[in-house]
Amino acid sequence: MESTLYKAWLQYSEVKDPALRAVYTKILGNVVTGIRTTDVVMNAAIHELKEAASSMLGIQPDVIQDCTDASYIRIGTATEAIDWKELEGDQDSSSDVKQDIENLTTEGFILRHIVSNQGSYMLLIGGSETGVLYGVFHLLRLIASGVQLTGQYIIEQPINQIRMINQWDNADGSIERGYAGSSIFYHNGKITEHLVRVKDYARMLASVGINSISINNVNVHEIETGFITPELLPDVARVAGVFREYGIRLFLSVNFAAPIEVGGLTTADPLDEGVRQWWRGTADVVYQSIPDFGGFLVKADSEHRPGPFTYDRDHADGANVLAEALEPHGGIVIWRCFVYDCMQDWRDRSTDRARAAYDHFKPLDGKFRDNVMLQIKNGPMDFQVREPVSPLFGAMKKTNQMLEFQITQEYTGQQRHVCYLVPQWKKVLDFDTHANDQGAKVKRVVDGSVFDMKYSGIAAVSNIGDDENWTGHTLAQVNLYGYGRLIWNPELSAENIAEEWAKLTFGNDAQVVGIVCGILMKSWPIYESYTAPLSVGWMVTPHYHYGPDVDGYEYSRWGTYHFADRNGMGVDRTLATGTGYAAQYYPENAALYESLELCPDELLLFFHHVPYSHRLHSGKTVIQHIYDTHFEGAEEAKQLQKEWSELESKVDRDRFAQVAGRLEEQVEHAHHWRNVINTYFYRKSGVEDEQGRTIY
Ligand code: GCV
Repeated sequence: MESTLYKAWLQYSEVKDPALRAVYTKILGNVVTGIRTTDVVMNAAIHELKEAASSMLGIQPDVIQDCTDASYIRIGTATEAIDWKELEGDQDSSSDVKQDIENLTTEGFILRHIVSNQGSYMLLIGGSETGVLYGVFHLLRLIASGVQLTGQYIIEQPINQIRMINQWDNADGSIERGYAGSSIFYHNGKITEHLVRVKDYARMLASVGINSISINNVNVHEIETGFITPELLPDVARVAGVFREYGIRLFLSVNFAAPIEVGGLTTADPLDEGVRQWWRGTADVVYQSIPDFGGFLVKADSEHRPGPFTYDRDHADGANVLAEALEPHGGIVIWRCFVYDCMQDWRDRSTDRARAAYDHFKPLDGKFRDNVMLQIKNGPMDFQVREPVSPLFGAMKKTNQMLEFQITQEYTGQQRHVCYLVPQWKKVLDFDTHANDQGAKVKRVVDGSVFDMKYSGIAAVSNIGDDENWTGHTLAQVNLYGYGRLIWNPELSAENIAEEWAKLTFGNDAQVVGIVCGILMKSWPIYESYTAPLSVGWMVTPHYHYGPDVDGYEYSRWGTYHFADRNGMGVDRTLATGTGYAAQYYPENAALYESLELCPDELLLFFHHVPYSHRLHSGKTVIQHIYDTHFEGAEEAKQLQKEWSELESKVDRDRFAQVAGRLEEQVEHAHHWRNVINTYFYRKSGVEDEQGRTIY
């Protein structure tokens, strides 16, 4: 029996309400499928429906080709559905349904509940088998949340084309920036023999609409470099087979120096004819093993990874040689823009890491092949608790773009602190780049509707490992769930997503849902308040990135500085007197950030170096803001713990204890953060706290 920790949001708990149970039982009692299918995705959909019906309603649905009963669910693709007899009886809206069926995109679905004289039917029509699978998960979500189904007419289509997860898993079983145990994919240098857990992961991902995954770290080490060779491809193909059943295409991160490291060539120069041939041959071999292979994800010339710079070539040359090889097979290259000088001299104030991605890639706009996408981190630095949005979004009008988020909580509490990230991501998606006058929010840039892009989408670094509960902190499951739901439809609110997740995960008790959602919605601001203030970032223990160390990165080579001295702090990124980063934005945003008066408080120290006495829009001085937020944040963390404790009798023991343990640690560490940060700035500035609280 799987534990509640393991089942995450796919609990499929028993439906207890008799009236709802009766309706759901009628609908799921018979599953009508038309012609028997051999399609693996359709079979996964039917299997999910049966398992869930058994678990939630205690019934074993009959899967039949036709049905004369008065109620059932009929599932199929748009091509079959257009002739379904039930639609003829759908007096109210039959013409609309047919029109809607014709308009369905391959991953979309319609759920229509019809009540007629003959009976009542739920129709699930997918734009393809994958659409059916998504529809099944949607229906099960409604049932698990106790939603009335009678008369429902739901049409869903994903807004984003590529909805991707990046694993940073290594063949030795470790996970770079993983906080939930070891890899579920690899063990001892090999792809695991037992793919049961991978399959359950695929189910979880499909349940929130993920359609692509890269299964190895972007830092591609020795063993993983060989994943594209005939020796190791059969193992990769096994994994691809598991994901295929759930409508998910598999990608690999590749090593740009693979032609040398596994190909035996003396160069990886992208303009060398031998290198070109090698990548072509390699792509052919990969597609022989995995005909629906997605493509390559590449981290090049970044943090010591090899890349085209070695040969005096640019990123377009590098990406294009791979793209050319994948093109005949329909594959794509996802090329990361996380390129900066990681060997900076901290004494050199003219170099600004925040500028790097734009400076490297903007001049290359229009030079990439059609099947290259650039993957851009949400901010210009590195997944800090708060950063401005990367100015690259909207800057490249002739290049396919993909946004990169980080679900794994590298800088946001490492799944030891609760930090619900959907509100942070929504801020990014809703940011107006001002790339045109018609509204060019980031979400519209990456869904492909602002510029004409052949490929577009969103990727994120996964937060799972082999911990029983997948994510270390049970409440961190919401970030994986929320990521999928948000990129399916960026218009969903953070509150709604939290509520959906809370119901599916812990049941429909109003008090539980209320408290869990309350904790989640407060968690990002709370985490921000006791860590690095006003978007200055960093101040973490070097390498591990957990716990406070204000000067940890201050005199290092990483380009991540706060420049605090006895008078003030922050980074001057203005055009007038600083690094000029602010000018990388379109004029409306550039003017906002350039101006000390207009710059939003929350981003102040990212753009300006100010005295501690500088007054924020809030009316507080910077130093008092630091003291206050740190005192308040640590207290609020305690409050979260108290709120959770009220759920002791309502949440099962395992999950209650797991979350309680993490919150206890969070409270302790929040106090530590508070003391270290406040003490540092008190000693640096010599300014007393207006409220006379203890600072050491
Ligand atoms: C995979 C940051 C992380 C690295 C990560 C890198 C990247 O620097 O700390 O662990 O490497 O980002 O995104 O490539």
